[in-house]
Amino acid sequence: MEFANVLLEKEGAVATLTVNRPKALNALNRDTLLDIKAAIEACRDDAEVNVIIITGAGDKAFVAGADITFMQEMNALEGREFGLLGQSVFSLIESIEKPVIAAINGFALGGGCELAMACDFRICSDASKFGQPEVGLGVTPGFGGTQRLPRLVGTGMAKQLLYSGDMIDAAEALRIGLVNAVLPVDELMPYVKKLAARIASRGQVAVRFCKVAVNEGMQTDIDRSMTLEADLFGLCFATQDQKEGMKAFVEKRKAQFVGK
Ligand code: DAK
Repeated sequence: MEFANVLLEKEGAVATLTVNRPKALNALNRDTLLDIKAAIEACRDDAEVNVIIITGAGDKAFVAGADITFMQEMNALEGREFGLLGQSVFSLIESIEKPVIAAINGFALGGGCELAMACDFRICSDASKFGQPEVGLGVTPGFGGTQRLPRLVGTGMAKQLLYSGDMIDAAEALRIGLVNAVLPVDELMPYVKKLAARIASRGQVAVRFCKVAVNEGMQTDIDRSMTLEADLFGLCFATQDQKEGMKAFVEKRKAQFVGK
C-alpha cells in the first residue's frame, strides 16, 4: 500500500509505519493524519500483522508536532475539525486491538509527543527530545496531550511541561516514565524490531486481551476492571492458542500459536 506522507513496511508479523515528511521534521498536516489513519486501518485489517511500530523518517525527528504552517490561518471551525481529526486518529491507535510501539528517533514535540503517547509504549534514542510547546504558539495541545500526559507521568509533572512548554531530553523522559528505554541512535530500530517480533510470537488473542484489559481497566474502577480481567481470562480458554500454549509447555516445546 502506498501513501504520500507515510511509508508502510512489513517484516514477518511486524509492520513499521514511518511518518515521512523529513523536510518538515515529519510535522502533521491533514493529509499526513489521513495517511496515518489509512495505514493503521490497513494494519488492523491485515491478519498477517500482529504488531505495529511507528517511527519518523530522517535522523532528526520522530514528529515535530502538528504542522504550524498548515494551522496558521485556520479559523475556529477549521481548528476544531483539525483537532477532532487528530484525536480520532490517535484514539484509533490507542484502541486498535494490536500492540503499537513508538520508536522515537528525535524530536517528539506537540502533536508528535501526543502521537507517541497514543501508542502502547515508547522506546527512544538518546538524541530524542520531548515537549508540549503549544503554549508558546498561543494554543493548548489539541490531540490528547492534556489528557494522556498526566495519565502517564502524573499531574504535577504534566502541568509543568504543559505550562512551560519546556523540552526535556531522553534521560529525563526515562526518569519520569514517559519512555520505557533509551538506546543509542543506531541501536533503536534493531531493539524495537526485536521486541516487536517477540511480542508478535506470543499468543495474539492473549496479547490483544491484555491491551483491552489495561485500556478499559484504567478508565474504570478496580472492581469492574477485575471482573473484566476474569472474563477475558476465561475467554482465553475458548481459544486454540490456550490449548496449544499449555500443551507445548507440558511437552517442553515451543508453542505454535495461530492467533485463534
Ligand atoms: N510545523 C511545520 N514545520 C515545521 C515544524 C512544525 N511543527 N517543525 C519544524 N518544521 C520545519 C521548519 O519550519 C523547517 O522548515 P524550512 O524552514 O526548512 O522550510 C524544517 O522543519 C526544519 O526545522 P528547523 O530549521 O526549525 O530545525 P531546527 O533543528 O533549527 O529546530 C525544532 C528543530 C524542532 C526545535 C524546531 O523546528 C521547532 O521548534 N519546531 C516546532 C516545534 C513545535 O512547536 N511543535 C508543536 C507544534 S504545535 C489543536 C490541534 C493541534 C494542536 C494544537 C491544537 N486544536 C485543533 C485545538 C497541535 C499543536 C502542535 O503540535
